[in-house]
Amino acid sequence: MACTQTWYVFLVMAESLTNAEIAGRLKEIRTLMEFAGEPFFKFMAYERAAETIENAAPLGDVLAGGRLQELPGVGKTIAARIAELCETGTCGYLEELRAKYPSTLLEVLGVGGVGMKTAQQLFEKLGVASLADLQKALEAGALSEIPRLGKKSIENIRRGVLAYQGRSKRTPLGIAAPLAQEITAYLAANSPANDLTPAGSLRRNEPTVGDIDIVCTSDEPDAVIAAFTRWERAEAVLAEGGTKASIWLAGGLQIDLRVLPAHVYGNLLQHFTGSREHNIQLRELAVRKNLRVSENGIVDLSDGRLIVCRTEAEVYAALGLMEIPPEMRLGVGEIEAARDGTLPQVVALGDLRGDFHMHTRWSDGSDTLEAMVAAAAARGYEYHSITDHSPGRGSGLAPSELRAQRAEVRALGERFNIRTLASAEVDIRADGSLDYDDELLAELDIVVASVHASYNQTRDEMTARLIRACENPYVTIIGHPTGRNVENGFPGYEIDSDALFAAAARTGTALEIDGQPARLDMPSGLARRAREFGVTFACDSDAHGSAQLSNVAYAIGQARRAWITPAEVLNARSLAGVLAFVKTKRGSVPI
Ligand code: DGT
Ligand code: CA
Ligand code: CA
Ligand code: ZN
Repeated sequence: MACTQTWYVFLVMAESLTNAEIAGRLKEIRTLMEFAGEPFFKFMAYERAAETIENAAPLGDVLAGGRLQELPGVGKTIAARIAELCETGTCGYLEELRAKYPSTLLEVLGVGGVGMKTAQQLFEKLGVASLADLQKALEAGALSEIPRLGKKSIENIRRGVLAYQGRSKRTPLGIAAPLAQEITAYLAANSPANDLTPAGSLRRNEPTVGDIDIVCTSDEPDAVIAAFTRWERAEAVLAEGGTKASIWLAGGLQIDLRVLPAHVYGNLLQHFTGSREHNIQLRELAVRKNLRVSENGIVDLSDGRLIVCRTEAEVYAALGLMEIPPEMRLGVGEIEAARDGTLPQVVALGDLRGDFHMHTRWSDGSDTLEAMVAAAAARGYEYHSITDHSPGRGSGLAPSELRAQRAEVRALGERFNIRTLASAEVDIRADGSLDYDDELLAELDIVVASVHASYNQTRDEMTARLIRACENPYVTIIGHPTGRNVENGFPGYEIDSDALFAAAARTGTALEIDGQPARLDMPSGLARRAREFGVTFACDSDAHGSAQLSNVAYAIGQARRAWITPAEVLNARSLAGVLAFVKTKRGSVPI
């Protein structure tokens, strides 16, 4: 068995390891050496070598040139082991260590609250060699047998285990983004950090994030790191170094912080914004220009010159590219478009002149009509529409109530100096008919039609249902068109999306990009596809309280990921443009 495993490893690794993978193995050696009780200077040599290699040219080339030992911190012994790693994917020394200490020990060492000394004692005295072992020992109360491990330390380990288990879960953007704001505000107030910026998937507006990445610049990284690890919401400190650290929050969400000098802020932010695919493609393009890109700058390999960039625009310019908005950095053709000068100018929050979708206490919102109109006006909108629900779901407005609300809405609009369009969010029934009759719909300026029930129809039924809704001349916008839920993982109902896009374009019906963090619907991949059909979009908040009007920023994030331009967004148009869109549809679709 051991033999086959080795062969497997060999065959896979013979494809040649990346620098990051080799550095990872050196770090594993470092950790296991410390665990084995080797002296500090010995295992630290491996850590230094790992750091050197992370920032070095591809090791295959270095090795071929016989220049391995020229790298700082790489002496004779380590060089031999790196060569072995490059050739076989592992090395005798690492395998020796792995034979003594199971790989699951790294789980135990990864638990916040478990230091090296504690892990050694847990292993020697209780035989704890994995996360599962540690959990069992905790449950059995065995940890109190370890000398000098007090109640508080044991409680920290218990929390660390919970955090460790939770960290594989992805966190919705709507939860992560406010936390990122919180930690940046804290660091701005309590540390010498500048240029504090959320990076990674959060900056790209991914609907869920694996962790939060924060980058910043400072002349005193130590002080920034110290403040970060002392944040009162940090449940455990996962890693701490000179320029980087990671913490876990309750529930297991991880925050990574990276601090570099101000002159490389552009390189730093670009690197840690990703995506991985985008960065790989960027590096490939750079290599063809004889340049090497990293968070520390761009190296001109022809003369060794280091190009450092204060801004991301400078990074892209140095590679001959237009600046690419973070949301578009997905490795799906944006680099080619930026090179050819054809990258579209995507819609921005500031382009919006209104919001078509929001609720009040009249249905399932938490604020009064007055508060919602006032809040929409305070955002500087030219127009908006209150869209409480139709009766289908129980909490909706009967026709007489909708008419009564309309009078109040009009008066509030005048008072707050904003055009309140007459509107409602009307259920699309299972057969595709609407929950209000045409006579009532005709009194409204804007109709948002959405599916809120009968999710389990067949693909054909659901497609026909939505197309029928598009064909209703009074329907302006299909709300949250796929029904997906980012929080509970529901992927959306089954539907022939191309058929819906064709129908929406043909009938002049807008499709919504709903900014509620649980929805973010349509998903950006589908929205990008919808563009090819000439679909018009509406970027809405779907706010159920005045504070949620800002959710429209998430809708804009998704629209930018889909390459949508302001001309394609209904609520980026003037009031006259919106009314013309409605009129065109009502005039052209036979009733
Ligand atoms: P996530 O956290 O799973 O939602 O996704 P990201 O994209 O935030 O990934 P994360 O947190 O692992 O890293 C943030 C960005 O930093 C990533 O998009 C690209 C960059 N990055 C991280 N690790 C590496 C690495 O080992 N090599 C390179 N080239 N880039 C990396
Ligand atoms: Ca991340
Ligand atoms: Ca990260
Ligand atoms: Zn709604």
